[in-house]
Amino acid sequence: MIEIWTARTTNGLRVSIMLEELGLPYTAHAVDIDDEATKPAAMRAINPSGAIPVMLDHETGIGMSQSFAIMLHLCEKAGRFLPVEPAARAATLQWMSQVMTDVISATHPIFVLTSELKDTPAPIIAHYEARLLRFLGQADAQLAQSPWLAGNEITVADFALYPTAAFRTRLLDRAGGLPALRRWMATMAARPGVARGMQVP
Ligand SMILES: N[C@@H](CCC(=O)N[C@@H](CS)C(=O)NCC(=O)O)C(=O)O
Repeated sequence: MIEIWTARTTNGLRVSIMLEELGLPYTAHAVDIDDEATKPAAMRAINPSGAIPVMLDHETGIGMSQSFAIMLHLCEKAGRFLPVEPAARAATLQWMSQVMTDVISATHPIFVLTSELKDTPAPIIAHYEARLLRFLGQADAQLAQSPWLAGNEITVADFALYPTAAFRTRLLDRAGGLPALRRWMATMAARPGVARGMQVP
């Protein structure tokens, strides 16, 4: 059995979506990420920083943090969504890396500057929104050529991007365009595993 400590943020949702899509049995504990005092000791023992998501696999004794690492670990454990054929694997890891570094480096400041800080000048927010739209434009161009980010098969990279794109639908509606990305988002949202994962905890 797998335990996760999580919250309904994009980093947490990546892990619950992955578990649901892989069909791995798990128990999810809800964590209040803003309340240090209530963070469980079992979670802190694995990740002393107190950030979610945290996973403990009782079958192997492996405990880990970091959403992307957990996703890759779960895919390897289940033997799905991480291709072994070299070209497909390279494309998957490239898109995983783009989500982890480029996309999140744009969405994180948007979250902080609009939700946590209230007086951010509009051009600064616009800068990060344009940066995010540029990266999502690259995903859109790829998805115009292939059904999934890494080609003809759905991979861990698609599950990594989905919650981040889904949390920015208002920006996408304002910006317009990106038809292939929107079609992909609708397909992803209709998957039962994705839909269940998005409701955890
Ligand atoms: N790079 C980490 C980021 C984890 C992270 O920033 N988690 C946030 C919620 S999305 C959190 O727990 N923040 C509260 C804290 O750091 O104490 C990952 O991908 O898992």
